[in-house]
Amino acid sequence: MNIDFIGVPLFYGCDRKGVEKGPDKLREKSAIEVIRNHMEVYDLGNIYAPDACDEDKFICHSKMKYLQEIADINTNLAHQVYLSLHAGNFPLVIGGDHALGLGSISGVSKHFDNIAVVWIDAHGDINTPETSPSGNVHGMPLSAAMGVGYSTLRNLYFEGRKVKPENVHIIGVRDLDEGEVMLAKEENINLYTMEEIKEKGLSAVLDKMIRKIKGSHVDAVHMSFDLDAMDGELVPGTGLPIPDGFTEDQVKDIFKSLLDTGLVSSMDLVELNPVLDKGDTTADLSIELIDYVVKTMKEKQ
Ligand code: DIR
Ligand code: MN
Ligand code: MN
Ligand code: MN
Repeated sequence: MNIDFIGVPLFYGCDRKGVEKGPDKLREKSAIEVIRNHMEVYDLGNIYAPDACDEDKFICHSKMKYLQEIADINTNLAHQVYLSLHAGNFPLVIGGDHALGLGSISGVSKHFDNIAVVWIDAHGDINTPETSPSGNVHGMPLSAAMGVGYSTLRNLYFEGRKVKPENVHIIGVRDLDEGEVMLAKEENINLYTMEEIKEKGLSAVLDKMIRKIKGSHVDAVHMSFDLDAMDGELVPGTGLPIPDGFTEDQVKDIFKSLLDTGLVSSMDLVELNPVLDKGDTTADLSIELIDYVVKTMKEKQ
């Protein structure tokens, strides 16, 4: 198996510039060479992101910014991810903001029959236009993937839901909006909050999650990692750093437990904003985590 490195220079989902520079920043920091130390890698370049006019951001929908641009970029991403999997490769999708998670999941879902999604994030990203406090689509991709929310997003790439809510696992959450709390309950999503992790310990919580995933008879697991899952102090180069998050070792433990199942088909690493970063702290950490994931995958082969 080879790694396909796919950049998504997207900031429309968070409406805060800088995050679109994430993929090229990691290339400058030798991400491709770091991966190649362990496995063959193809840099498939960046998905095309058209320019959009600031004043026109609500032109398609009054409660979702840049809806058409995000849908177009995500549709192309979905197809690229699908082609990568079809070729027997591992798509490693680099953001860009987390709105791209919908494109990744859609591509993975087209290739496999029944998938699980593990969303590693301080946030739930299960808002809808009605519950969103911001209108930012990076707070909505996971609900859309489950078939909840606005039709353009729900029916991205192909019609209908991409993942069953019971196969959605959100870990590291500590900043949910009111509507998200309600939806998580209604849809029976698996939430592993930071509160629970503090109380029971990460390894107990991981055991529970892995047991559930293995018992759910999915044929693939998509891992979507938002850097803001980590403790805010460790990731200055992300749009919305939140305190009391994961340490670097904890994130590696999460990756390792998931990779050990042999089910992980694909991964996102999102919300790296090099403009906000302090002396490349967050970019260097991202490189370290990519190195760890690929090294661990290679050991498993
Ligand atoms: C918030 C922030 N829940 C929203 N979401 C973020 O705008 O929907 N997700 N930052 O990563
Ligand atoms: Mn997110
Ligand atoms: Mn499918
Ligand atoms: Mn987040």
